[in-house]
Amino acid sequence: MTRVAILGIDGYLGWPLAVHLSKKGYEVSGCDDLIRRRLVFEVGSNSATQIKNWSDRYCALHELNKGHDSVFKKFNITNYKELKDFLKEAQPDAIVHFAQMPSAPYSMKGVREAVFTHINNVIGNLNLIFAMREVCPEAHLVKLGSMGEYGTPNIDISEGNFEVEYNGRKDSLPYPKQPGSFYHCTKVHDSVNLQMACRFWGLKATDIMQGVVFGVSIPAMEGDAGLMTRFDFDECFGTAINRFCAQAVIGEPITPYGRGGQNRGFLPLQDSINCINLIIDHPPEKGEYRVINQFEDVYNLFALALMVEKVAKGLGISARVVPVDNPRIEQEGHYYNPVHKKLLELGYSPASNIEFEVSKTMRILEECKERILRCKKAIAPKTQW
Ligand code: USQ
Repeated sequence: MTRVAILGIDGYLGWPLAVHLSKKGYEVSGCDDLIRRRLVFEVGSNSATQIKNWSDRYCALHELNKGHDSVFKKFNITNYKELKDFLKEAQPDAIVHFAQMPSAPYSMKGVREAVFTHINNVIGNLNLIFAMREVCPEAHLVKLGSMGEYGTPNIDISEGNFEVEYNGRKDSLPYPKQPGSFYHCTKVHDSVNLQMACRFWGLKATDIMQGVVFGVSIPAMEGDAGLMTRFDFDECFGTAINRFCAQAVIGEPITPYGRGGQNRGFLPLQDSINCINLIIDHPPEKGEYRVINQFEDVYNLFALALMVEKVAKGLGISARVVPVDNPRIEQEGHYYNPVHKKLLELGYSPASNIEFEVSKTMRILEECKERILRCKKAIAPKTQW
């Protein structure tokens, strides 16, 4: 059975992926240094869902991986020696790399946060590339990039290289990037470093350009509260639909930023996990750097806010949409047409429709209302670009 090492196994995506793969019989190992927990506290918030502490999660994963030689360690991958030792022990066939600071607003707070984001993300990824070369050059690196690397150009966004023709000569170049935050810049740097490592050293990698993920529950976690993943709603670590759901549940206005004409790719948590599973099962060739645009569909922010309002009303929650000044520098009405064919070719079919997923999320959040109310002050946007 495939051995998978998940770097960043304690996070919003890392944990459900670990539970999902373990239950399917993959041999799962993982590491984390719990920065997500610390940084969410730093911005005055906490997960809406009550999640287990690291040692309880560690025991749960050991239990799910009974009979396997799984390794779970607490360290930051910017420590090269610890990372190398971990990979030597875990001997992965696939490495899923989530161990990064994931918030665009956090990275824009100031020089301290921007520098931390760069050191944590870029050095961590570089360490990983070198450690793989030394320890497990045949492993498949599944790296979490972001659709936000591309920005919102006024042309179609390709999936992989950009085919250009000039003076009768064809060329195939990396797609031009225009990231929208210092966090997204780190993802662009990672992509450049990774592509070079594949070209020079024969590593194989999939760089996932993922859209905004929403939702809180996947089938592998259902029926066991101890397996729940975290759910953030604060201005930094909460993302659009999740924030809208949390706002609706506690009776706060749903806040599209500015005109709300921003278009982004979105996908439910369940689909994100299924897609990563598909990608693990279909590795690229040795030396190949493969780019996959991972989202279910493109949605408009204002339309999404209205959809959450409608679903909330259907559940008897009196929600309302109130646009607020946009704290970010971004286009609020623009062309957006990213290609996303590769996952469909690998067999991806969306698990459920967006309204169903939003309704399910709000029903779970109703149980966590008190915890959201306790951190209500962390919801309003304060970080300016
Ligand atoms: N937005 C609102 N209201 C809110 C929160 C966000 O209108 O209350 C808008 C933002 O202005 C932006 C869009 O929603 O136009 C998306 O913002 P977001 O905070 O949901 O997501 P973003 O900062 O773009 O980053 C998130 C994840 C990141 C991932 C990225 C995918 O934090 O890890 O890479 O989504 S993407 O956006 O496709 O780059």
